[in-house]
Amino acid sequence: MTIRLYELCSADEKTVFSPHCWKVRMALAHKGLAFESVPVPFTKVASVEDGEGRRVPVLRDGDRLIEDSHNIALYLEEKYPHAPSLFDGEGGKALTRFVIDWSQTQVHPVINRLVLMQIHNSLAPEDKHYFRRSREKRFNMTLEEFSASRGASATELHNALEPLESMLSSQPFIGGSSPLFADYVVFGAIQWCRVFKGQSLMKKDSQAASWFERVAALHGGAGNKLQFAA
Ligand SMILES: N[C@@H](CCC(=O)N[C@@H](CS)C(=O)NCC(=O)O)C(=O)O
Repeated sequence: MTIRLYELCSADEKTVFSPHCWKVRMALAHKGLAFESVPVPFTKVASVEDGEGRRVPVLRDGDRLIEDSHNIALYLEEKYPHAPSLFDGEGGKALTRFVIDWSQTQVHPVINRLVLMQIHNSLAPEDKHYFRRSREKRFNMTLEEFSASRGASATELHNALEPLESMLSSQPFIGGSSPLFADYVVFGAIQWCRVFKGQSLMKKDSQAASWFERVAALHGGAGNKLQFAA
């Protein structure tokens, strides 16, 4: 039975942009697993597969339904042990948790401010309304105020990625000599930015820029099969 990946989309459903969904796209490609993408707009996310309060990515694999990108990667590792590993053992699983938290707390907030208005503008009318209402409640200010609040810039992104830049001078991937799920965690965040900005915004000629291109080109260029937001 075909694996189905429910992922967040813009008004044009070919534009899939969620960082968490991109992590799973790359993890599936790493495992060599074909999947059917099911694009879901914001207002339909909560009720995916007749659920309540869901968030995407959601993966359907036979009788299993898994939510959360990290849980999905752990599931794929267990279910498909003979395909290339996403974690390289228990130590890798533990270190991945750190990479997820680092990416989420240091990289995501910068990108969020960089792309917030473009996300909004790319959505269908009912999703725009939902996005504005839910985010303004969360940030306790308007979308416009939030994106201007600390003027996110490419420089701020380069600063946030400094640990990655430094590490890549001694190894080609976060996973070491070959990529692991941790690479896709950070790749997903930058891809989110790329979908909206038309480019990764990585510093020209940096280690991080080369790494991003290397990861995008893996598995038959899985990371380059994207549609930019209009
Ligand atoms: N920790 C979760 C985060 C999932 C998440 O935040 N998904 C967002 C899309 S990027 C979502 O479903 N949002 C629905 C909403 O805001 O209503 C993961 O890694 O999968």
